[in-house]
Amino acid sequence: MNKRNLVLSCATLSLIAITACVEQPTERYVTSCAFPADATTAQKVRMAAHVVPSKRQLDWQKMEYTCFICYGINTFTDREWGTGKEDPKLFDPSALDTDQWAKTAKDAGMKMILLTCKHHDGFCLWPSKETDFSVAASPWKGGKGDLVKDVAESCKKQGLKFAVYLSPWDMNHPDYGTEKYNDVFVNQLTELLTQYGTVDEVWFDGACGEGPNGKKQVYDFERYYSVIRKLQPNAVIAVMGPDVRWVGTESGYGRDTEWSVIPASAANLKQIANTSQQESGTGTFLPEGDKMAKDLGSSALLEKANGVMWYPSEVDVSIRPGWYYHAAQDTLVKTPQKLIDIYYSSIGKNSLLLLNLPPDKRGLIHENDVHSLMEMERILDKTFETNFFNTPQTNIASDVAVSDLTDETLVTYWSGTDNSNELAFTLANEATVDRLMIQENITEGQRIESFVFEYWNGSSWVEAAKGTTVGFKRLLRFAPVTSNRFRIVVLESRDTPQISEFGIFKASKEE
Ligand code: FUL
Repeated sequence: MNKRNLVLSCATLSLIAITACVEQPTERYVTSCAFPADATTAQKVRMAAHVVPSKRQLDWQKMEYTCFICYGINTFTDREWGTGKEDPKLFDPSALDTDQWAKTAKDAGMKMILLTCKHHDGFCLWPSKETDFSVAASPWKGGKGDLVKDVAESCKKQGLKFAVYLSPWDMNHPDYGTEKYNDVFVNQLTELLTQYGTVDEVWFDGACGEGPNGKKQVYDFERYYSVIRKLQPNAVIAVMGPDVRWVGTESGYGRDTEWSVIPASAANLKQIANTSQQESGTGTFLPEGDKMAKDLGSSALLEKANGVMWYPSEVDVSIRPGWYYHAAQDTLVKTPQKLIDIYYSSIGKNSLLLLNLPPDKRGLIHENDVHSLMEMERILDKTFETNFFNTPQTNIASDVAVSDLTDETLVTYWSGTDNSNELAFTLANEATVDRLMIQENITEGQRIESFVFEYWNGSSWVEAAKGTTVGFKRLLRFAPVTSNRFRIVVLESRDTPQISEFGIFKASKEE
């Protein structure tokens, strides 16, 4: 391995206040750093290559695929955004079964459920002491129900992680728009983080509007964060938070070039709020591509930056046109093929996929949604069943074993050298392939800027596919090629490239 002696010695730093990094003679990694005032672009790029995820960010990233459940008073009023003036008696599911939700998520391959414990209307799915506008005032279970508890328990049974969405915007609470509401919000957060076991993610929506008194709230985010860090230190804080970044669109399609290390200024909260999902007063979707700057972390942007942080992307999208269930959309559930396209365009582009499955008025995930989801999983299982690289006979022209690159761990990897950034191998038999999977060892930073995948046609190397960033995972689709010799060439890298996992596959015809 090409060891260089750069060290970025910074303490783990808060979101906005970041201190300077100093180069020192051993290798260490940090989750964020400020650039020295006189740093050259080349130095900044090298420093960015040594910024790594925190443990909680890495655990989160490894889940890849998670489930969003948007459920609440809107389900019963057939709306996307409520008003805060609804009659809580409307919340009356006839056959609610959170085990069906968790089993569906588990069977689909998802690793966590994120529940809308309170949406913008303010209706709470648990009997919060801070309001009467909750399940306690509904006929469901005679007002004795606690949906947050039910979901947390169903997750536990299925071995899924559990996460809470708590809308800072509250259209119902009389204190909203005053400093007192920050206490209310902290108390609600405390209820959620102390009564239901481990919480792995807290999701704060960017939507923010007026409350019942016509005032907008000034949120005390720093206070909310410290409550979360204290009560659930392993939970990531997403979207309006420092650990996980909203990709910038609700279409399901991430960027071709997705850096998890981005200039710290782009993570500034005010900026997140300005570029968040807030202006659609009716709750309709933002147009595809909106807020999707093509480039968040390129060298050209680093040149102007004062510092960088690890801030990975999450792609949130609904299986239906809306976030909430509407019977009129039963025929508009995304097809398995559309979901597969989203899979390649989110998980396959260095992002985590948060797919929304909104339960219906019965309190069940609708049959059409379950069907699409299970088909998606079945077809993808077929595609990724045979990794043609993974045979004992595969001969790699580098100092690495096939098992190192197929053991599903990041810390065993192929590493480039000063002389070569090429991973070439020969298979015992010819294979026809049209899918490529690469994972970078992000525990030592995201480094690869561009690469090409080639096959040997008997007389020369021919390009099959090429890509830019890799990060935690990159999947490429390309026209089928047949050969027994292939190679990956890393064309540009911020430091020695390290590939942890590798695969080549032939797609199922059903994709
Ligand atoms: C958006 C909200 O307006 C939607 O209602 C939903 O909660 C979605 C996840 O985020 O900003």
